[in-house]
Amino acid sequence: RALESDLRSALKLGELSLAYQPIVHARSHEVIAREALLRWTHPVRGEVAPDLFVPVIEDAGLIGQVGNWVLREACREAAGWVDGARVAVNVSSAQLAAGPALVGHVIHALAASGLEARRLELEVTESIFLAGDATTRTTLDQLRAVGVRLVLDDFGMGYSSYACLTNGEFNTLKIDRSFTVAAAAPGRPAERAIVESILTLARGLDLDVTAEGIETGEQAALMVALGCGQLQGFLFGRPEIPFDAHTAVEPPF
Ligand code: G
Ligand code: G
Ligand code: MN
Ligand code: NA
Repeated sequence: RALESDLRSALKLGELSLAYQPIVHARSHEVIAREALLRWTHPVRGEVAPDLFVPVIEDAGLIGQVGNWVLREACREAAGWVDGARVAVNVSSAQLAAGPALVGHVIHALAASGLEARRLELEVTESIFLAGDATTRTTLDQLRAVGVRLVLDDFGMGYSSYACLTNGEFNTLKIDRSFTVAAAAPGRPAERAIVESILTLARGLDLDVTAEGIETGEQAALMVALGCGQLQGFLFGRPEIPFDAHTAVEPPF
C-alpha cells in the first residue's frame, strides 16, 4: 500500500513526532500528566491521523521499533519537565503481545532518561484482553513490578470492562470522550448513568479517573460535581508538539 511505503520513508526521515496534551487535576487545574500522542507530518498529505497510520505500522511489523522510539522520546522529554508531571504513553495490544520485549523497552527508556518509573503511565485499551490469555496478565504484572502506572483507556467502549479490573493492575480509568460529551448533553440519561456508575466503581476499587474530551466549562463542571478527579480535553490544552522537538533524537531506523 502507498501509505506503508510512505511510512517506511517517514521513519527514515524523522517525520514522526510526539505531541503532548495536559491531563489536569479536576478542581485545581494543576497539570498532573501529559499524554504523548504520535504525529506524522507527511510532506504532501500533511497531518496523517494515528488512527490511520498506527494500524499500518502494526501490519508492517514495525510497531516494536516505533513503540520503543515513542517510549524513549516521551521519557526523555518528561525527564526535563520542571513541574514533575507524569507522562502517559499509549501502548497497543500488538505491543503488549510482545511481552518481555515491551518490558525491556520500558526499563531501557527509564534508565536512558533517568525518569522515575512512577512518572511513566502506560495507556492500554480493553482490546488487550480479547485474547484473554495469561501472558497479558503476566506482562501487566511485570510492568507494575517495574513501578510504572497502568491506565485503562477508552473505558466502557469494549466488551470486557469489568473483567479487566479483577486483578488490580490498573491505577486509572479513562472515560471515553463519547461518554463525557453525551453525559453533559441534555436528554442523554443513559450516558449520565454510565459515567456515574464508572465513578462509583472506581471509588470502590480505589482507582483514579480521567474524563477525556472536555471542551466546555459545563462538561468540566459536571465531571467535578460527579466526583471525577482528572480532566483532559481541548478546554485545558490541545496536543502540542514542544518547541524544542527539533532537538529530539531522530528515530533510529
Ligand atoms: O491524538 P489522536 O486523536 O490523533 O490519537 C488517536 C489515537 O491514536 C489515540 O487514542 C491513541 O490510542 C493512538 N495513539 C496515539 N499515539 C500513539 C502511540 O504513540 N502509540 C500507539 N500505539 N497508539 C497511539
Ligand atoms: O484514543 P486516545 O484516547 O488515546 O486519544 C485521545 C485522542 O483524543 C487524541 O487524538 C486527541 O487529539 C483527542 N482529543 C483530546 N482532547 C480532545 C477534545 O477535547 N475533543 C476532541 N474532539 N478530541 C480530543
Ligand atoms: Mn490514550
Ligand atoms: Na481514549
